Amino acid sequence: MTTSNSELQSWVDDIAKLTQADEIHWCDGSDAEYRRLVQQMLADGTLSELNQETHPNCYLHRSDPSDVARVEHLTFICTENEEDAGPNNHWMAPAAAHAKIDQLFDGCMKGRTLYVIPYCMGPLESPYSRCGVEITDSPYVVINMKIMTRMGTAALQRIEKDGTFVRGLHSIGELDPERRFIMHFPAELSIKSYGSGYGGNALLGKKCHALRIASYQARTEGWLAVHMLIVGVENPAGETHYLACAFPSACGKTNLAMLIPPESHKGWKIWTLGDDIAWLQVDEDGQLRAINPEAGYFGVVPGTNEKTNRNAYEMIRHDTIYTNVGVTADNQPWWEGLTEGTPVLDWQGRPYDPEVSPAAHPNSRFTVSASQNASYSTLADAADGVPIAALVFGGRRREVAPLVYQAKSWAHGVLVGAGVASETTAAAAGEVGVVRRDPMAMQPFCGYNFADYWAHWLSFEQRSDKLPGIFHVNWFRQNKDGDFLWPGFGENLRVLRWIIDRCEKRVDALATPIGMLPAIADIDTEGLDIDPAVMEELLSVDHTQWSAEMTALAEDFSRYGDRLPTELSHQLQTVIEELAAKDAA
Ligand code: SAT
Ligand code: MN
Repeated sequence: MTTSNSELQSWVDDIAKLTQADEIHWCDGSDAEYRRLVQQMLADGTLSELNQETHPNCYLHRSDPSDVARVEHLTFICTENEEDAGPNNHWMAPAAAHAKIDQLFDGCMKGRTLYVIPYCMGPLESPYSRCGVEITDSPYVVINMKIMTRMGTAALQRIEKDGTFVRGLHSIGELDPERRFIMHFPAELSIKSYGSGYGGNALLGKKCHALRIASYQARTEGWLAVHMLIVGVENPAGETHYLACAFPSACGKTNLAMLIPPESHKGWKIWTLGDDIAWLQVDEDGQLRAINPEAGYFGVVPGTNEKTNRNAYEMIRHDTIYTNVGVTADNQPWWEGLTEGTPVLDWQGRPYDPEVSPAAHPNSRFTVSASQNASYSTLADAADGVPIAALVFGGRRREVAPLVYQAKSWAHGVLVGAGVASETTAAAAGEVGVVRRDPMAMQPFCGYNFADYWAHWLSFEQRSDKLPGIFHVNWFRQNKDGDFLWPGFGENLRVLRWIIDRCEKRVDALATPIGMLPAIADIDTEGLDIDPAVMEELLSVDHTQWSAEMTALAEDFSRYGDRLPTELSHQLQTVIEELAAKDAA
């Protein structure tokens, strides 16, 4: 196959020459192609079959044990000026980065097939979608991209029509951590990734394109790429409100996207549009709209069970690629948090020994088509996306942040987003319970200087006077004994309802220095065994703690020097002054 887009054709020719690939395969994205690649990988051991009776069309991939996660220290934003990448990124000059990585690509596909993957991020017919082409030598990447994106002939046709695409060059190389780099060239709309086969490093449509490159592209084109799930909340009257929500990892993002309404909420429905990334645009009427650029989920497996996330649990029982889970004696996938079955082999294929390793790697993943989710919204395929009623930020905080509050204005909401922080959990390496700043949950994903990203967010006030409300939630508040105060999971719907009531101006709120807080009676706790005193604690704000939080935030902001938007400093200063005035009164 070839293409009528001469730029794409000559790029593929050049890369084939550089990498000395044996063969070139243009992916058509068909099911037959997927099945052929699966057969080939079963034959060479890249995949193994799971129990086809219990888990039809499910396969297991065991990655190199040194290649199981994103590698932020090897991930670079390559802009001409270092300041444009900002203190939030690792930076390398474009020329130096190209030279360094091209040397690794030189001859790296000898004896291998070069796959050309044309893909579209977002619905094929949507004006909000953007396309890319990934070149890779990994068939595992091809089958994952088939699930995660709209990939193949239709995407190629759109590229030929649009004339533009993001270029992503990937090779697993030798899977040597010493020869591994993930380089981004925002001004060239290109990505080069070498030496890793892991999701975020290798499925270039995801974090590399849909967040890092797209965030940059979005600034020049006047839209926003954000690390947010998109969820629809339908009330018993049949009205649906759409929310886009950003959380740092280990805050239950996937669970919220697929929330199961509790028994007490008959007639309520949740519709999932996305679990990870949203692209936001203001339409001609000033309405903020969202699309999910992805078509599948690349989710964390451990902890998934009928209780925590029934939808996810059920959707991964068929047609799913598992990466780095354990297996049972009868070859079913197994992971920590599963309530049935016993593992016999761990994620590295060794006899399971809990003293040596968990059965599933803590970052083991499922790759599955979004349409397999029982709460899948067909509007995920709508060309004009969905109207967004509210933007929600959140973090995991034992104390400080109340269960929910609303920003006073759009500009204050940008401050709330920029102030997102979360406590580390056992799921990630390092100390547990430490507060990490993760502005807008974008810390590893913003393709340029955060100060400029916040300025871009602030600029939306000039684009529309109908912007949605911005909120902050914290499901993880604890009492002095370390017990969680809020039940979480499906009950979080009660908090989403307050958010929607605010958007619909159906309920008042208390104006405080930190933002608008709910009156206790306005959060429906009917059928919940929760003491009013506990609700009071959940919604309380300790001014001393909040002042300390603002000081920590100011400290973080100081890294951005005079690039920090004055409006953001002004918002921060206002909170500090209002807290002081309240305390003096
Ligand atoms: O590797 S991904 O970026 O796709 C998933 C994650 O680590 O958040
Ligand atoms: Mn993510």
